[in-house]
Amino acid sequence: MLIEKIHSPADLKTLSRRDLIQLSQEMRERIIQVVSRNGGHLASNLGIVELTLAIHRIFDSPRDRIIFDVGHQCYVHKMVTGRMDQFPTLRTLGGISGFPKGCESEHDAFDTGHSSTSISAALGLALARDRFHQGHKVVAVIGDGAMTGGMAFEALNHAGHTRSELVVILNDNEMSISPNVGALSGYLHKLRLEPSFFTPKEYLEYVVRQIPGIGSRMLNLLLRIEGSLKYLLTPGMLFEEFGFKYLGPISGYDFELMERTLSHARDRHGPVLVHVLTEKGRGYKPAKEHLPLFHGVGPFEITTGKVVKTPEPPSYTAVFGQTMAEIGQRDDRVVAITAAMKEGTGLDAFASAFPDRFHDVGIAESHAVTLAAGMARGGLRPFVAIYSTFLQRAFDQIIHDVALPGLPVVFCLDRAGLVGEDGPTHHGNFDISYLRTIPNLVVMAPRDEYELRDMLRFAPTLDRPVALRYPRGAGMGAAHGPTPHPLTVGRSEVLQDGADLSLWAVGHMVHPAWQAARLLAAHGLRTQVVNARFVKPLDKTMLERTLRRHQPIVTLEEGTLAGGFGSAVLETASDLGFAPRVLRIGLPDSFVPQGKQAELRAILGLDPDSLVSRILTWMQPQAQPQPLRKVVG
Ligand SMILES: Cc1ncc(C[n+]2csc(CCOP(=O)(O)OP(=O)(O)O)c2C)c(N)n1
Repeated sequence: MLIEKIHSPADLKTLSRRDLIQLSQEMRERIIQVVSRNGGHLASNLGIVELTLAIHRIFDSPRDRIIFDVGHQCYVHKMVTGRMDQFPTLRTLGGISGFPKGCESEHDAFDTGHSSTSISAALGLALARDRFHQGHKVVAVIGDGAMTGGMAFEALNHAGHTRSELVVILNDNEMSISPNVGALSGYLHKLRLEPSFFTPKEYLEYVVRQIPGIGSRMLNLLLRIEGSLKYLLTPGMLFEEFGFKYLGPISGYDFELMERTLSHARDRHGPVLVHVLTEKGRGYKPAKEHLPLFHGVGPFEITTGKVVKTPEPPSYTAVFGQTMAEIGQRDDRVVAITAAMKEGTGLDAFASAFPDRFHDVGIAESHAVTLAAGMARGGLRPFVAIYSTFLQRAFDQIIHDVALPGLPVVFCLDRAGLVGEDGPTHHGNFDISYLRTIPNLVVMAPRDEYELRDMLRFAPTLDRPVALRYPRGAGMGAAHGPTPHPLTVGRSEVLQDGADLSLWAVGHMVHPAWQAARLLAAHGLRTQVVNARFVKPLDKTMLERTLRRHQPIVTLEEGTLAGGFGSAVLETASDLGFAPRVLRIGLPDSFVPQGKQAELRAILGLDPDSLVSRILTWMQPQAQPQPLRKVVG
């Protein structure tokens, strides 16, 4: 097997074309094997095998810096940069990450995970290089989906202006997670149909030769006025106008052409954009047939492509999707917005039922939020479904465009809390902290998928900005409860009462807290359990009642403790004139690594058994909070 002989990019440089073809095949098989066990971003990686090998043959990593946008397509890069042996540990606790990580390898020039950052980072590295008079190259590899993000355009705009040497490789497979959207995608589609040329002159010659009856005199005349015609005739004019030399489009499976073009790009001065055409899911039929599913997939059977699923209650995402379709049916002012995550957010049912009330804006979270503000101002009732981690991109827009004017936009934050194997770039740790500081905003979190349904129906009736956070994965099996929970803004729910201890929990932590309370009963503790429901406004009346009983309080949240729900309880208690004994349980003030959700919850002391032992230790007289097992390097 050739793959066993690849330990560094240097090992690629001596391979023949035939070897490269064989190696690509072996790499595809290895990726399929590992992802079928560990889950991961299959389709993107299958499409970019040859291009990654070509990049590593032409550039000289780690001296040359290669940045992968989003970073989900870096598996071949990892394998050829000394991580072949660790590749089977991909995305597992303690294993290698599914994204580039500088702490893992000097070949990972920049850590990525969120989209559309690569050109900015590459330009930063290029300007640092220029300042220190170093001679290495900087390469950004960006997909056509990531290119729809505003940051990519801001960076193109700036890079062209600086004229710094920089190579942007546009890996165009016409797909984001779903088919790519927007005018840029239409433009790239037209470019795909063009043959590729290195110079405007070559292109001009080609075009003129297509016109019957025009001889070389005409061609010469045109070449003399090439400057003005360039405007009309240069392929990739959009990028040329940004100050980039455009090369392409070229096939991402033709080693000869890729290497010739990449060498040309490497040796040019100034910014260059190489447009490479690839195919998502290449070489694996089930992935090609179900591209959105195999973008980021859980474990699956290789022969059939069937995703391995243990029976479990419907996911929060599924309940959200179904409820959105119902809400859309009832109120035709309701519109749904996604930033390139139609399937991931569960909005596909709404999109099919109401295609003209569904808006996929591309990977453009900031735009999505201000778009919603405009729609709300115009009388619509927008629901913006964006994962907790990606909504970070739109913090200012939430404050400035939605909350300040008090517009009725509902933010639906899926993947709030620990997401699992995608790791620290994707955990939704911060939303409670960043949202609860915003005036006018109601922030709520359901204790199960049934309450999610109630909250979704309740949110638009408030006629003001509302954010709802809910976790990744299966619900609690509560989807078919008989009666809706009556909801009032800022009113919590007491699940059980008890005079020794009070557990104030929010969102996903309510059920583990409730279970812990049952286990604590065996230790003789009578425990009150409160489902806070609202992080903002917090239920002051109920909290004051608890405080008057002078019993210890434990707050529980799956969010960072810094400025989180526990902080809200403490601040409110202090404002009310109490100084209670409080144990805050939640996520640490550090980046949480990758691992299965259950593994991470156990390590972080968030599962019911850990909760019981932490609480019992803390309840002992003079006890200090126990330090957690260290999970972050
Ligand atoms: C800010 C942000 N929003 C959303 C995502 C989720 N996401 C991950 S990959 C992806 C699509 C990327 O498409 P493209 O860049 O074309 O890469 P491909 O997978 O097609 O190779 C999206 C939307 C993200 N990583 N970052």
